[in-house]
Parts: sequence; structure tokens; C-alpha cells
Amino acid sequence: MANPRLYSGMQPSSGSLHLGNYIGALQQWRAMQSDFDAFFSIVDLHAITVPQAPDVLREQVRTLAAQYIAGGIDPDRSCLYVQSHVAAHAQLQWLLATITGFGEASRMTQFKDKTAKGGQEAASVGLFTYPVLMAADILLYDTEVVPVGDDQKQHVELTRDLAERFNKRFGKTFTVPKPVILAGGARIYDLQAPESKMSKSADNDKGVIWLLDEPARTAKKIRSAVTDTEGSIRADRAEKPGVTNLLDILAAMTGTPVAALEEEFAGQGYGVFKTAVADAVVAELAPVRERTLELLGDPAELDRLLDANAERAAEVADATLARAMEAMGLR
Ligand code: ATP
Ligand code: LTN
Repeated sequence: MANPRLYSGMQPSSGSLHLGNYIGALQQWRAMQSDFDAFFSIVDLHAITVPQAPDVLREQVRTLAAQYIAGGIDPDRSCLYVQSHVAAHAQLQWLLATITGFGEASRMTQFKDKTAKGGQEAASVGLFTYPVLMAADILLYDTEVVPVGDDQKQHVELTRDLAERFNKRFGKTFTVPKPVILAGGARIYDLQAPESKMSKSADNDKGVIWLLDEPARTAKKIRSAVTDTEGSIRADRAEKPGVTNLLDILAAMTGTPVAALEEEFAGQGYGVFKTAVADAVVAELAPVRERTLELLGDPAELDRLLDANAERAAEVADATLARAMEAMGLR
């Protein structure tokens, strides 16, 4: 029997992925690709829901593609493609928008969070309908499983509701997907402000480890990570967020559970511990960085690969779109 279908994606909205994206998404996608028929997209149509400079966006799409591959996504096994290269995403998005309630979309917490600062007047309609486009991504591929961080769970629930509503109204057309919430320990925090998640939009660059940082810079950021004055190496999210974060990072890099790390480092100083974390992160990320730069050295080859994968994706997506249009009486 064929493996179940899996779909996920990330936005090309920064010049590089950071360690949070790597541990919270890429590492886990890599592990899942042998058990699933996986599609991983670079969601550039989602990225333009906030302003992007065209030339920068183009480069960020290539960099993200290179980082997917360097991080272990095998483009021969999984379909790795750019969302905007497959026209069906924008088309299905419109069909789904017509069955999405205005109130329903207004309840999406990410939209509320993202507009909390600038106000809704400053936001685009595209930002408002972002979750409907995400539903189109997922439903076009008859997806069964969607691995996402908990912040995206509500969008996958909306996707399920839209699939069920469509099927009820127009006849069975879509597979109803399930979210798979990625491992809890996988949330990585800012090294300088360990109560906030590591994020591409952080104020202080020293708190974020970029996959494209030079190894020496990565090691320095880890050695300067904020800890506490207690001096013991144990996990305690409330009292010791900095040390706990470093333990989570080391666990993700080495595959050793946090409890075993606590034992291993019992009685040791923060200096020794931080050096161990820095060494482990550099050992994992240096080859990823090198491979990314190598891939970026041949953009024509990268573009060829993305084109071929978009064709594969379009075959699946176009068939689903045709089914949906037929069902709605549009063909
Ligand atoms: P933002 O700065 O807007 O929050 P981001 O770069 O931090 O963006 P997203 O683009 O929202 O992250 O997410 C891409 C993927 O990386 C998602 O699957 C998300 O769950 C995961 N992710 C992002 N930040 C972290 C983090 N700090 N720890 C673990 N996973 C993360
Ligand atoms: N909204 C997601 C990115 C995303 C996605 C998807 C994830 C767009 N389409 C489809 C899973 C499935 C994010 O910001 N992490």
C-alpha cells in the first residue's frame, strides 16, 4: 500500500532559517519522509501577505530550497516545490474563500496577533485570507497528515472544517487532513531572551542562530547565551529558561534525552556546558551550511530541480482542482 500523504511548508520570509525552524520543523520532516509520501513547499504566496522586495524574495526562495535539501529533504523522494509555480493553489483558494465565513476567518488568532500592533487597517486582505490559502495547499494534495507547530493548529482545524463543509455541500471531493503537532520539546527560545521563542523577527540578532551563520559566530552566540546565577544544570522552564533552552537544544542535536543530559552535566559549570552545546550545534549545522552554499553556487541547477518538482506537484494539484470545480458546477 502507498504511504500516507503528508504536506507541510515554510515561508521564504528571511535570508536563512534559524535553529528553531531547524529543530521544530526541518529535522522532524526529515525523519518523517521515509514513512510518508511527502510534499514540502516554499510558500511564497503566503510570504507576500506582508510586503517583500521582489529581488530579495527571489533569493530567499532559492535559499530556503537549498536549506531544505541541505537539511535532509531528499528531492528525489519527497516533492519539494515552490507554491506559486503551481497555479492551482491560488485558484482553489478562491473557491474555498466562497465557503469560508467572514466571522470564522476573523477568529483566527494568528491574524489577530499579527494585526495587534499595526491595527487591521494596515493589514492586507491577503493576510486575512492567509488561512484559506493554507487550506488550499493542504487539500490540493489529498493530504492525510500535516506536521506543524502548535501555532498553526487552528489553521489546520479550519482546513478540516472547510473540507467537511465542501464535501457535504458538493459531494465527496477532499480528503480531511489531520494535524500532527510537532514534539513539545521542539520549541526553541531566543538565546538572549529565553522567555520568547527564537524568531526571525527578533530584535537582537545575538539571540538567534541562523543556519547560515559562520561556525565561530554560532559558537560565540551560544557561549554568550543568557542563563542564571544558580549554577546548576537542570531543566526548569519557569525558573531557568536559559539553561532549559540549552538543554533542549543539546537534546535535539545529540538525540540524548534531557534527563540523561542533566545527569551527565551534574556538578559541572555553565562554561563547560555551553562549550558542549556549542560543539554539538556546530557539528550539526556546519555541514548543513556548507551544503547550502554549495547548492546556491549553482542556481540554474536548483531552478531546474524546482521546476521538475513543480510539474510533479501540478499533476496532483490540477486533478484535485478539476474535481472541485466540477463539483461546484464550474465546468
Ligand atoms: P516568525 O518570526 O514570524 O514567528 P519564524 O521563522 O519564527 O517566524 P515560521 O515561519 O512561523 O517561524 O515557522 C516555520 C516553522 O518553524 C513552523 O513549523 C514553526 O512551528 C517552526 N518554528 C518557528 N520558530 C520555532 C521555534 N522557536 N522553535 C521551534 N519551532 C519553530
Ligand atoms: N502557515 C505555515 C506555513 C504553511 C503551511 C501550509 C504549513 C503554509 N501552507 C500548509 C503546513 C501546511 C507557517 O507559517 N508555518
